[in-house]
Amino acid sequence: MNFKRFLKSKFSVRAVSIVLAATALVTAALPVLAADDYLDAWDSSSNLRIAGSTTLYPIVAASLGVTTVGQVQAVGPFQASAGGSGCIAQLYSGGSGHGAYAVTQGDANLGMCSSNKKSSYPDIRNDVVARDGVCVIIHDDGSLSAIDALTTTVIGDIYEGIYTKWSDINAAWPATDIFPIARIIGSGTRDTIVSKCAMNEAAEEAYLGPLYATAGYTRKDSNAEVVADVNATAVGSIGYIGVGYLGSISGDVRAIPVKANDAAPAVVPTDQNVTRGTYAISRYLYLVANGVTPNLGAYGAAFRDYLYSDAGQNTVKDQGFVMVNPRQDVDASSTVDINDIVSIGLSWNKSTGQQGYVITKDVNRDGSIDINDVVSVGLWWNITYTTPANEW
Ligand SMILES: [Ca+2]
Ligand SMILES: [Ca+2]
Repeated sequence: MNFKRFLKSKFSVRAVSIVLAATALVTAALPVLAADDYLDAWDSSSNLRIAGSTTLYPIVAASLGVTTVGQVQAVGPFQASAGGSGCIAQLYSGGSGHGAYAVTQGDANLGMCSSNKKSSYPDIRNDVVARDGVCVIIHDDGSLSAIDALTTTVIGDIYEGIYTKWSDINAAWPATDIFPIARIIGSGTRDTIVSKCAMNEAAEEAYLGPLYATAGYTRKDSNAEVVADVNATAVGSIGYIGVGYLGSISGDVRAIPVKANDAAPAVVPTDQNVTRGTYAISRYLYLVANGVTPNLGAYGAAFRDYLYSDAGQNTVKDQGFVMVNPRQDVDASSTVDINDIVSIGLSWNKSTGQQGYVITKDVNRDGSIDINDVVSVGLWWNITYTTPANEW
């Protein structure tokens, strides 16, 4: 099989991700990746090539107007913006490891990573373009209603096979089998479970390998597949997905509140809890670039800036993820408090186009500064957060 075509196939992207994450001997394990072999050569003066995380994929795809993996298009809101005029988009998924690898190889302008891949790829630089919370979902037909929360440690232990029935975790819970649905190795979402839930990767692989072989099952390539499979497989199955996919769960699937430890409160994944970090499996979503020999092309920096813009952050929210900085913090002080209300008051009742209208005070961006903006601030009252540093 032609290697270009091999790489474009779904199987190969999974295989590449597994290889990348499983071994440092990438070049030994893969055929040599000359730029022309990897994918069709591309012209960075007119094209913007991005590859990586399936979690970030919908944000970037919506911004670029791309509807199919690898599709070449030039019709998204980014292209309609001043910095994106004339840009042709090429977007590939394949997981966070794939994205980090692609930029270090010079095979993409930008990578999408849903975890910090710098320990494996020290040459990359991270810019945080969104926040996310990894949500733990279970298939519950009502018989598992007693399951009210899970600690991060227990979540990791489930994937290591330490608990195989729900009653193993809590004797008061039903003795229903737990079927753990996992993402492919190299997935940034899986990395987040490793780091935030102390999941031992080797133990997880040792447990899931035989289990999946027996069940005729495989690791999942994407958040969407996890949602579908938790719904489709047995009651008691469990999976993990980005908060942006919570809106797509239905039927007998529900998210479980998470506790940082036994003594901690059970916290639900909301925008507020993700932003202030009280939701224990919160994380950043990164747009990454090669820091050593940057190959941003004509559009890489402009696209990063676009994602930070009002329009770009609207897309982040529209796709179900969490903005980097909450608009409720009108004065950008890192705390939502009375000063933000005062700031709104100074432009009270001003509408778009009027003198005194300031868009940052129009918290809900509906064109007028009024009571609805104050109400929005109230929903985030007293929340303090940290703005991540950018690296390129
Ligand atoms: Ca403030
Ligand atoms: Ca408003």
